[in-house]
Formats: sequence, structure tokens, C-alpha cells
Amino acid sequence: MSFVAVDEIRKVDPEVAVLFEREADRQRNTIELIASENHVSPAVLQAMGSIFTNKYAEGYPGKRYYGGCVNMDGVESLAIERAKKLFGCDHANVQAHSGSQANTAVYLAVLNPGDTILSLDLSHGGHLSHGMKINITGLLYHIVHYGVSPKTFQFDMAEVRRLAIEHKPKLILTGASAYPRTIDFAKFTEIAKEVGAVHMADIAHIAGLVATGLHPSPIPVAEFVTTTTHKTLRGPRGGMTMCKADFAKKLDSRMFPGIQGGPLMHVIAAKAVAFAEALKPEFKTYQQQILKNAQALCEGLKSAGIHIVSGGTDNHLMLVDLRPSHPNVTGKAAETWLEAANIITNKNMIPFDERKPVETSGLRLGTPAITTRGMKEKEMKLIAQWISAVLTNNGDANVIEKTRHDVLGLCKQFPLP
Ligand code: DSN
Repeated sequence: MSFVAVDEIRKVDPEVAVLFEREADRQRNTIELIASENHVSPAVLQAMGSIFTNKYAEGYPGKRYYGGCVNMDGVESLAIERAKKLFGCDHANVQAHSGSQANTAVYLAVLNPGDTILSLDLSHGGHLSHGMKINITGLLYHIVHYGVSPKTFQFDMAEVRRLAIEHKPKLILTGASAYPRTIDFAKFTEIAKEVGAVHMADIAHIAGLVATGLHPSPIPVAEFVTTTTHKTLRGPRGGMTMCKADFAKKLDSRMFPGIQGGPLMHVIAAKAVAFAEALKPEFKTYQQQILKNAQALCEGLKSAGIHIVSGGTDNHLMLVDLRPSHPNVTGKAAETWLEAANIITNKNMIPFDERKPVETSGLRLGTPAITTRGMKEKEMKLIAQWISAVLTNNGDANVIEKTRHDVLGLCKQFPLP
């Protein structure tokens, strides 16, 4: 199967077909450094664009509200069993349409409106579904945030403990969207136990690393573990919630009928396929290369004089603090210039940022997608040099054009299927 097959779409809808073709070209010809994105395999892509989208299957395997679910039961059971094997969890619910849904089902399973959640501040690398004021979490629950230390830019576990003792949360939430360091899940559980809280770990970003033993797993220590399936895990866009056996029934009922109706069976089929891929030994090699590439990219940027928040990375992503090397360049400008050079990044708040979220002083960079394309340390050095050149020359049009030319050359050497 080709990377993008649009022959049928073109017959009925040329306007949409052309957008597919342009997007295929864009993905082929750009270096994708958004830490939460990846390129799925042709097998995952085929499962997603399949006849499983035709079927309603409200309920769970063996307990459906519609007839004709025999193959839906088969595929969902496979996804569940593979998820359990991959992560070593007691129970997995693979129906969440997204990471936010995966998280919301947990909140509804253990919290009442007004209860307190202790979670990472969005501006320090957290996520909107972890308590942003205008998210359902911020609207329904009392949110207290921990952040990173202003000295180390890493979690200060003594401060987390102090906040937990002071605010007595019912739920302590770990996990992040922009935290480049190892998370000590066991220590968070120790604090949760001390104050009588439930520990929920959202491993959306690091799921592939956790599944392959390259980041400590929260599964043995946290009551709930949620994830998306499309980041380092390299599956379809979607979510999953895992929990200890005691919570399984409650969790399932909060997912359906609590917050969702019919599950997206084509996406669940693609999750099953992605989990089968992730159980293969080569998936661990892939995750190891993600880490090596992140180290190489980080070192390349540092040797070009670019400051990295917390001084480095332990995982697949890094946060560039533009202020020391490029005080007049915002994350927004950097993202725009780099995109013109076919390098795709996202502007990102850095901890204690003075700039607004629409401008920012930071850029978040990650290596899952370029590692999928087969790039290695040598290419990371080049990419670091190109990023540095674009920033240092303040988005000069000639430098951007030369970089775009070089990027196109590199993309041709590492084609997408
Ligand atoms: N929006 C995702 C990210 O980019 O990290 C998190 O859900």
C-alpha cells in the first residue's frame, strides 16, 4: 500500500483528494520534529482506513448492544490482550477516542466534582487535560499544581510532597507533554500513599519508552496509567486507559457509557496492529535509536550555543530556551522560520516564561518521527546546525532557502513509503 492512496477519493471529491496529495508531499519533504507526532506503518494506516469504521459496537467484547459484533469482539480482545502484554497491566480499556478521554474516564471513576487534583502546571510542561482552568478538569475539580525547580528545572520532590501534605489531593497526576527528564513514578506513589491519594500516570509521550523498558514504568506503582497511542508508541491517533484489577469495572463503565458511545472500531483495529508491532524486538531497537537521536540533537544544539532547559534530555524530547542565545527571537518566530525551511517544530512555553503562550520563549523538539524515517546521529548533527543557522541569521531568506534545499536532499535519502 502506498503512503497515500487517493484514487477513490479523487473520483468523488477532487478538492479533498488534492489536500491528501499535498499533505503527503508535505510529510515526505519536511523534517518532523514535533515530539508528539510520528509516521505510522502502512499496516496501521490500512487498519485505520478500513471497513471496521462501518460498525457500531457499543459495549465491550461479549457484551454488546448491537448484533453482528463477532469480529469487533475479536479485534478488541486482541488489542486488550496485546496491551496487557506490552505494558504488564492488570486491565486495559482500549476505547478512548483520545488521551483526554482516557484521562477523563479516570477522573470520573475516582473523583467527585470539587475534589482536589495535584498535577503539573501546563506552563511547566503539563497538559490541558491535567487541570487547565477552561478544560473540563479545571471546571469540575479543584486544581493544585506542582512545577519544576527554578534551579534545576526538574521536579523538586520535596516540594511535591509539601504541596500534597498541604492540599490533601484525592488524585496525584504525573506525566507531561514537555518534560525532558525521567519521572520517578515510585516516589510519586510514595507521596500519594502518604496522603491517601490515588496515583494516575499519563504516559502519552513516553509510552514507547515505557513499553520497551527504556523509562521506568508506572504500571507496578500507579492505580491508573493512561496514554495516547500515536506518539512514541507509533500507533493510530487515540487513547488507552490501564488500571489495577480492582478499578477495572468502574473504569469501563465510566468510559462507556460514562463519556463515550460507540467505540471507533477501525482505530481499535489499528491499535491492535500497532501493539503487535510494538511487541516485536525491532520496536525496542527503534526506541533506543529515538533516545540516541535525542542525545545527538541536544548535543548538536548545545555545541552551537543554544540553551536546553534543564541542560539536556533523558527521553525523546528537549526544550530549547531561546532567551540566552537569541533574546529577540520568540518561539513563534523560530517556528515560522524553521517551517519555511521545511523543519517542523512547535513553539512552547518554557518554565517561568515571561512571554505569552502565543509567542513563547521556547521550542519543543522531539525525535520519534525522524527516527522512524531511519535517521541517525549523523543526521541529528546536520539538523542541529541547520536550526542554529536559521535562528542565528534571524530568519534571513537566503539562509532559509539554502536550508530548505539541504532538508529536501536529506528527506530524499530517507523516504516515507
Ligand atoms: N498535544 C499533545 C502534544 O503535542 O504534546 C499532547 O496531547
